[in-house]
Amino acid sequence: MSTVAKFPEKIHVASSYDVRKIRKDFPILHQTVHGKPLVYLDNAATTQKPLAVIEAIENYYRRDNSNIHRGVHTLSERATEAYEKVRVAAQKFLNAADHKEIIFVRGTTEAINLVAQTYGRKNVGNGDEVLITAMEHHSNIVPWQLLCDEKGARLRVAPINDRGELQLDEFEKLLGPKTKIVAVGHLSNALGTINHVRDIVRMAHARNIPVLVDGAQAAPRMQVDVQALDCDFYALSGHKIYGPTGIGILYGKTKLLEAMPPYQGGGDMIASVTFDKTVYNRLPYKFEAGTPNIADTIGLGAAFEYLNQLGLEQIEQHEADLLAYATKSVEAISGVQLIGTAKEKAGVLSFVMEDIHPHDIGTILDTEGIAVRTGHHCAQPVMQRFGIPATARASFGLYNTREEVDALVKGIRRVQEVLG
Ligand code: C6P
Repeated sequence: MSTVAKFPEKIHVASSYDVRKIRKDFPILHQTVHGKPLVYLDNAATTQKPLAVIEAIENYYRRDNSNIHRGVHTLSERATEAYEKVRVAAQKFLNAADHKEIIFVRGTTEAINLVAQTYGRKNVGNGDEVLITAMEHHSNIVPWQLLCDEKGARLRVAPINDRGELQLDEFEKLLGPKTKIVAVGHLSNALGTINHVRDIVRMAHARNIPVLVDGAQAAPRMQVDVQALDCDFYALSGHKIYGPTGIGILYGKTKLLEAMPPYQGGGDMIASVTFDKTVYNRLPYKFEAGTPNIADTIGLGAAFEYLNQLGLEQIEQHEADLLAYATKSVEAISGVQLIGTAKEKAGVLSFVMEDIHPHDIGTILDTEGIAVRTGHHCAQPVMQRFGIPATARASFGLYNTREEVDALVKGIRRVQEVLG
């Protein structure tokens, strides 16, 4: 069937990475589904939470719950300190130059909408262009379409090849004087492709065009260094990095954030208000109107700490081993075709099966206790590019094992027995 990416035969996983021990940190993994042990392979949709995260949220509500940046009382001071500590942790996690470059938002989707509605509305005009790629998630398409519709601008799309890799030469050709911003995914949720962000940034910056990176799938899977990438904006979701839902991060370079208008108006984003004039607060508060999601920010802080303890490099190696093993095992099954065979991939194995709808694959796998996602993965243009309605997608996390990959392979064979 398909030609798959060639992975090294054996990937070195550090011996200190003890996945059995790590699994004990995740209570949800220890259950049966339809009488079978749960095999959770839907980590690209959302990851499970370690006890450290669950307990951080519980402890906050038991001990410290209070509004932040407002009260002089002890609880408010404690909550404010805990909240701001997470900003510093996020700065370190991304290697941002300054903690004021970290804006707390609801997630990747809100981060991208924020940039489109502030930077975009200010800088993109009639006849201008926004450049994205053909492998973007809807969250990195629709906010730009909204902006382009409003401004009379044009959305340009850089093509991908049959392996699901960005055609960098075509991408570069689309950069021009009308391009006002580039927005690219770091790692495709539908294909697993890792984009060469550093090269993309270099090409765009040579023409003074800023670059936003959708890091929703990369942040949990690889060490991200925004200064080394030199990107202008980086977006991520807490729930995909083993933290809570409803919290995420927008990183932005100070110079750009300073020049952008606020996103929403309300409390905390102001320095002073009269009916005649409002002076906005300094960074990062200018972009954090209203009472924020304090509890989940604190939960996200625990997730950063947890990931730092395990080490992103070790997680990356562990998942690379799982993906290589899964790729080899799944492509060996006749009647299965992998979608997304880029040379550089991580975390995601999308596939289709001859004469079987992906939805049916997911339903039968579920009866075996195996959780995968089926559908278009909020990347309908990717499905259109490959001429398919949907795929089944197994996506790996730091707690998955080779035995779980074996269970997936057995499950796929079971699908063929039932429906083949
Ligand atoms: N992808 C998936 O199953 P939010 O919903 O804001 O946390 O993340 C949006 C998003 C943006 N970019 C990429 C590359 C993503 O993968 C996602 C979320 C999930 O693939 C849910 S659709």
